[in-house]
Amino acid sequence: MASGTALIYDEEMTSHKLLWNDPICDIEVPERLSSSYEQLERYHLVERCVRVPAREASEEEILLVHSSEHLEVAKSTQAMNEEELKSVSGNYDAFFFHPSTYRCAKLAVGASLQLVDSVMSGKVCNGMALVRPPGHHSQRNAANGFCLFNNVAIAAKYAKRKYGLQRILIVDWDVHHGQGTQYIFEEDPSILYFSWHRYEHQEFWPSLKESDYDSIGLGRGKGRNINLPWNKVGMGNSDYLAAFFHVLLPVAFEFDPELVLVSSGYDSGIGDPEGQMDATPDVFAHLTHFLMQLANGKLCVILEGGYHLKSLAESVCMTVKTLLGDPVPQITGEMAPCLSAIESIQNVRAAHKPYWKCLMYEDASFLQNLSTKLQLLEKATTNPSAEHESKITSKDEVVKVEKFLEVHMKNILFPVPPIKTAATIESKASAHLLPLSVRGVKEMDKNEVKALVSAFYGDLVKQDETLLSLGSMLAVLDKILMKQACNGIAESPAASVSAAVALRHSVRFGFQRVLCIFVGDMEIIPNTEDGRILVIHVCEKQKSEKTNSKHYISLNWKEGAEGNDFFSAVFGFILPVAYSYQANLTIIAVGPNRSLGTNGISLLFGSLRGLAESRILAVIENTDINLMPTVAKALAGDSTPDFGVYAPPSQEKVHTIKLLRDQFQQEWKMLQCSGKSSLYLYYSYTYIFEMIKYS
Ligand code: X5A
Ligand code: ZN
Repeated sequence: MASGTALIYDEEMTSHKLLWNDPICDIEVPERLSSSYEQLERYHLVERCVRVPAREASEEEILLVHSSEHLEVAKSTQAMNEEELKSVSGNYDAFFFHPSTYRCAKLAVGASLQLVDSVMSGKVCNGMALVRPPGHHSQRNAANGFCLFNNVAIAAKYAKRKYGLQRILIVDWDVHHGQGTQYIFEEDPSILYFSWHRYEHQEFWPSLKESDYDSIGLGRGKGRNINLPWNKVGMGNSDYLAAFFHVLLPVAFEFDPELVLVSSGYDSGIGDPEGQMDATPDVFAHLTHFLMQLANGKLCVILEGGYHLKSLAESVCMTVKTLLGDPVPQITGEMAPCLSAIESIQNVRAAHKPYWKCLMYEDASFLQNLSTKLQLLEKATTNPSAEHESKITSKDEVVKVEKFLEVHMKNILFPVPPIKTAATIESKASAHLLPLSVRGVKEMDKNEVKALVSAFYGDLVKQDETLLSLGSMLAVLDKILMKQACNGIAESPAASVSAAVALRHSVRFGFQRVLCIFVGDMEIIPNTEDGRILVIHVCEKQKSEKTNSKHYISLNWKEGAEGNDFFSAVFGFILPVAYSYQANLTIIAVGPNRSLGTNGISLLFGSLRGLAESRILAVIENTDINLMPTVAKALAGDSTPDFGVYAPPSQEKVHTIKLLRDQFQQEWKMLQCSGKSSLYLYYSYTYIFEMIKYS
């Protein structure tokens, strides 16, 4: 199994620069590359990566996407003087040539191909290429938006050709629409292209009709082009995460790509003068982490835009740190997508409904109409630029964000615990099954355990065996609480007793919010009334009398026979709830009669590593000891995950998720992805209000 992260950077790509005055192009500076690289060095991330050299792409490789005319024009600029360069540049929308541009662009493509080769050959598991000029606006026959050759598109065609791939996912999280990439793959069903972008109802560059949510691909490529337009600036962490949960991830898992490429622009991050969005660098750790769950971890991240140097550099670092398998920082702040984001998400979901099982079977058409109508009304009655007046172009604003980031990064970055996974493995039968990342810890003294549990679950733990296992579990949990271990595994003769004790212990330790996902039969249901514990109980059929409440939710799910369909519940429900709750610790317990297979369980562990600074305690019923290596591997996170074959969810499953979402979206706001209640209320008020105003 592949491991390791490739990093590709060649200083030569800083030689491409603007030689004359041009207020549109002057943000695409060489320092974008060098300062990002220097920050990677400062965080000691460079030394942890596998260095891969860039190379020049061949003409043949460039011609995989571009016309020979385009190639010849690019080639001819090498020998031009400034005046000539300026004149050719003028033929394109937002592009500048320098005598070294052709050479740099060949290196940018070549670096991307080197990255694909490193990942596809198994030399590394994933990686990032820092390149200039960027690529996603570039088209078959034209440079555009700072891009000469479409690095990512060429990488995708190259991967298809050289490795015979049939399904590649391109995620474009740059704040601009990669219209170049869309045009290139519009009719190609083997490439799923996802792009979110600042749009503002077509006001924002490149102001194209075809950047809207209803451009879904053409011919055989229908359903394989996903545009998520942002109609307001100021989109933040929750909006991006909601877009992943409710649009990209379910569709991507259903697509089941063999390779994932990221058009990785960081102009969607806070402080960027182009994007004017609010997402902090840590959100890119989460986005990266989610994409690492696809394609057995084969992930190539290729730089596109990003024009606030500090924001760009920090976001690049968060991405590389996550690729390396480090724990993911906790997202701070209120977790709720804004109305405009929900509206966009709802529109894309509706547009793609015919093409994806995970989106089918949902009915929101009457709201759809209402929403569209009111959107027009809103457009007509409000000044769209009113809220976005304060352009972050002034030096003051740039400095303000720099200062914010200085403090913010200190707050969110934490030392990686010395132990990755803790377990008490001495004398345990399962010891030889566990991977090397697992470190044994000494169990807690029996009397100490007795004292600890006597106050509450005392009567339940009379048996010596239970007491012993609790001793082990608490020792592991303490390692996590003391930040000596990132996560841990404990086996138990009674998983629900262990989970209940672990929950109590963590709350007593001072944790404000502990999330427990319990899979299988659960004998004891902990008291969740004070909100410090949230239980999601995954079982085939609800056996207990307990009814659902904000902090106790029964998710009735039996994994399909055809393969792993649990992803639709993970993204459609569990993660949105978990992110809304903002747990500081996650306990995942597997009791008897689990209704999920090993693949579903690995996915659960893999995905929940994104929360609570990746602090997870796993409690496994000791009759299920064969699960231990799987769980340990998923917790390690730096090895290639394998979640088996994905099966799209059945109609019944989609319905289960929808019902739960409708039931809980007021409490857990990250569940919101359609008008149902929130938009409806909002619009009825707005509508009535506007009607009064105009009558
Ligand atoms: C790669 C990228 C932006 C071009 C903006 C032109 N291009 N106004 O971010
Ligand atoms: Zn961009």
